[in-house]
Amino acid sequence: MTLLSPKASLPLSARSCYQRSMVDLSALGDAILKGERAALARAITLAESRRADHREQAQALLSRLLPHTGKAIRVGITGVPGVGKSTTIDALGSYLTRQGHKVAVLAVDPSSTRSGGSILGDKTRMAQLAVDPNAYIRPSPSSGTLGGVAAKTRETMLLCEAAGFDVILVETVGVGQSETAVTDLTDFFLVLMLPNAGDELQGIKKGIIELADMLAVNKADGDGATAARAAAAQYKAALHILAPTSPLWSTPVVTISGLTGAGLDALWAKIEEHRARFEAKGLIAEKRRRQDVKWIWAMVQDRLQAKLRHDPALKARTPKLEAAVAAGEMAPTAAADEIAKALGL
Ligand SMILES: Nc1nc2c(ncn2[C@@H]2O[C@H](COP(=O)(O)OP(=O)(O)OP(=O)(O)O)[C@@H](O)[C@H]2O)c(=O)[nH]1
Ligand SMILES: [Mg+2]
Repeated sequence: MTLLSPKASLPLSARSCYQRSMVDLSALGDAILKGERAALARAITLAESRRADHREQAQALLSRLLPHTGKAIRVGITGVPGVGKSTTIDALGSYLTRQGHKVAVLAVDPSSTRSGGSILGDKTRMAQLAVDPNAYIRPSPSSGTLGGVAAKTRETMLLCEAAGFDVILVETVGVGQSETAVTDLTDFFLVLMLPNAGDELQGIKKGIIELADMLAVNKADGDGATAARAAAAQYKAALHILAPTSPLWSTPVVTISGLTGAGLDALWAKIEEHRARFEAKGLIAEKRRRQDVKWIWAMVQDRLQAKLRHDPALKARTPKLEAAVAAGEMAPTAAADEIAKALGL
């Protein structure tokens, strides 16, 4: 049975089930548009589900809500563990809700199973936002590939936009490839740095700078203030020798304190300035369209991986193929052929 294209020939029970589901989806959609948090949470759970029927319903809901999405500023925030991402998001998010914004905080963390959902623990580090009626904190989907997690986070982001959230902050831990996944989701990419610059400059050389739209040296408070300023000067010098990523924008370096909130107003002003400049040239919309194209492939890859992991026949067969190849009894190409065939390729 498909929930999307009803057939008059469906048995009565299936037809009423179809109708019931449509009523639910349309009521759910309306409730989301009204900003009802329970409805939003339910829709996100549907989108994150691995069940095919849930995914179908989530897709139907998303298609319906799509015209109501896209109005938020989408900001990715990264940095090494402990740099202060959650603390800064708590302070920045609260600053923004005080300005009348509605702020959704999402996470892309493919390793969140390791710590049992790091951002959940983070809710304690986002104590202000966690109780703020104009903020919504959602942990990273707890399973799937990085591409899959990012694809689901994108759906969550769209649902939040439909529910009226006009600022989306996506936290990702600055290790591995999750930064790239987050730049494929967001309009602006903020990299938080620690004041002790030595190692961090290495991070800059390793390529994070090509992704960053702004660097913020955090923990610029108390005894750390002087070190943070010195680090910021070093980053500025390092950035100076690199070509800007866009003729419209040279990556600013600011100092902030997530703990005291110092510098967050100036930081947000820069983000708004970036948006105004890029929007005026139609570049935000263009970037989002490119991201949409990538999104297709993230979803396709995730489904292929899911099939590999969950298809009973494949699940039973792949370890045997691996063992045969490892023992030198089978050619890798033959094993790959068999798996591809089972996947219908
Ligand atoms: N002095 C000072 N401490 C800070 C600041 N921001 C964060 N911290 C402290 O640094 C520690 C780590 O902060 P978090 O916000 O959890 O860091 P995170 O980057 O989210 O860490 P992960 O989620 O584990 O990657 C905590 O003990 C914070 O209190 C700041 O601006 N100043
Ligand atoms: Mg954190």
